[in-house]
Amino acid sequence: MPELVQQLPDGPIDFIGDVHGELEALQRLLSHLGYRPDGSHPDGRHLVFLGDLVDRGPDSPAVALLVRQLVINGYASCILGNHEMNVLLEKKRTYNRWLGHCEGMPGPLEQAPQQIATDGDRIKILDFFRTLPVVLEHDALRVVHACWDARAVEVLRRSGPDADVVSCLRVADDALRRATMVGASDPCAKANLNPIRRLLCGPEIPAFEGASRQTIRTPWWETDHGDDRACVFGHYCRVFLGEGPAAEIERREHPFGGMKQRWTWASKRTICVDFGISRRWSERLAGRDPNLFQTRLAAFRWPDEVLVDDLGHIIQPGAADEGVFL
Ligand SMILES: [Mn+2]
Repeated sequence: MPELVQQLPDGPIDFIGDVHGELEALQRLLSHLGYRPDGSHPDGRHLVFLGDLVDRGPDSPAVALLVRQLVINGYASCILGNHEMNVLLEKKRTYNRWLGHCEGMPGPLEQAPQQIATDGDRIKILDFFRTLPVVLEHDALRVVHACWDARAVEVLRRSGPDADVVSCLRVADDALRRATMVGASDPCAKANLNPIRRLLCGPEIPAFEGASRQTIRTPWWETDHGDDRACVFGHYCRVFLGEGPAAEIERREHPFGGMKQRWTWASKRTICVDFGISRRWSERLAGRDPNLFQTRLAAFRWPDEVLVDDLGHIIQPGAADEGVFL
């Protein structure tokens, strides 16, 4: 069992956002970044994966096993995402049928092929997920899957050197359940008040009428004050595919939905590096030419402060207010 808050290594780092089973994009990105197959880098750079390695894409087992090997080799770190947490909680969904079940909601995702894990690989992958910390940090940087929340990080810091993230999450859920028996019931209480859910999924508010879900995500980074360290996170898919009323609702309920362009900082010192590869399966199903995919996998290079995507583009992220609301 791991310590849930761990130190980042000193030196140059490449942060890679949500991969979601897109093995080929990951392999291309690693090669554009200059990594050798064993994960070493001629300039001594270190890889940090921001979680959500698996689900939806074509080869979740291979992505999880590759990252596991890079971590074992000592060239990479990886934090927990909400999708790894769901696997550890044994939630069976359409998007994680790679685990070898047939459950989940019917829909187009059923048509997207997923490589199924062998029994041996599934055990290896789950054992690997159990070793992952939730937060990494050093004097200049903070790293979390979805949301940096100082109070939640403090709670995790006190969980000791040998914490089991699944029981930590369940203990907090139970405490909240007891608390809401005497208080008003709040549909956002679990997401906002359970420290692990808050860090892995981000804060929520009740949705507006006509939204596609009961609660919607809020842009916590707009009120991220009191910590001068830069913060790198993933989770908030910054690509909006499709048109029409459903797509419009999706943009309205998404914290990045009003941004004209995606290659920006989220706020002055926070940056979200989820450039939508979680949706590449739908581009593939739609028969789109791979050269015209709008979704990307990208890395944020530190201390260089540039982005590199899976096509090898090098992008200087714009200031948050360059995003301009539509
Ligand atoms: Mn996520």
